[in-house]
Amino acid sequence: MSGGDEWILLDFWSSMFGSRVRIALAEKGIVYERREEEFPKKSEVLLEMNPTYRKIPVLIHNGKPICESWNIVQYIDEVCCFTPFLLPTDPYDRAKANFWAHFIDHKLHPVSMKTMRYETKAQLEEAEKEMVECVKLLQGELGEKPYFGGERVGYLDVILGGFCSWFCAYKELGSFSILDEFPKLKAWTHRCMQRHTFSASLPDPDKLCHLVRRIRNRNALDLQ
Ligand code: GS8
Repeated sequence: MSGGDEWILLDFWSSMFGSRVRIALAEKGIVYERREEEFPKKSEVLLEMNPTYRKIPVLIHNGKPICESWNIVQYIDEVCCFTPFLLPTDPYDRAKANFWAHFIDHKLHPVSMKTMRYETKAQLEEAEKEMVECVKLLQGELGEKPYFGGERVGYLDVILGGFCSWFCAYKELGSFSILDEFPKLKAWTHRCMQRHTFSASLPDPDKLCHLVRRIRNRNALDLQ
C-alpha cells in the first residue's frame, strides 16, 4: 500500500455491515471516498463491482472490488500491516475470532432483523428471547476484558462494532433495552462509542429509531 492508493467505499448510512468497514478504515487511518447508495435503486457501479450479491459494502482499492464486510475488514488488516493487526496473530485466537464473527452474521443479525419484522406479538417475544440468548453468549466471550481483542480493539470489536448504534436504538424505541440486561456489553458499547474511530463511523441512534419506526409502520407491524 502506498500514499497514492485510491479507496472508495460503496455504502449505505444505516448498514451495520458498512459501519464495520468504516470503523476498520478509521482504525487504520485510511482516507477514503464514501459513496452512498440510494436503495432500493442500485448504482451501476455497485452492480458492476458486486455482481454476485449486489450488496453494499464494497470497498474498491485502486479499482479492484472487495466484497463482504468480514472479508473487507480482513483485507484492510492485511494490506495495512504497518499498524497493529486487528486479527489475532495466534492461530487459535484467530479461529475463535472468526467463529464469533460468523456467529454475529448468522445468528445475531437474522435475530435482530426478526425483532423489527414480526407479524404477531408472539413472534416479537420469541425474537427478543433469541436476541437475549445471542447477546448473553457474546457477553460471555467478552468476559472481563475491556475489548474482545483484549486490551485493545481487535477484529471482533470491529465486526460487532457495527451493531453499537442498533443496540442503542433498541433502547430508544422503548420496546427492548437489550443493553440494560447485559452490563458488561453495555460498558463495551460505551467504551467503543467513546473512540472517535467508532463514533464517527456509526449511524446516529436517533436516526436509526426513525428508520425502524418507518419499517414497522410500512409493514403495519407495530403492535404498540
Ligand atoms: C451483508 C451485506 C448486506 O446485507 C456483508 O457485507 O457482510 N454479508 C454481507 N447489505 C445490505 C445493506 S445492510 O442491511 C444490502 O446491500 N442490501 C441491499 C439488497 O439486499 O438489495
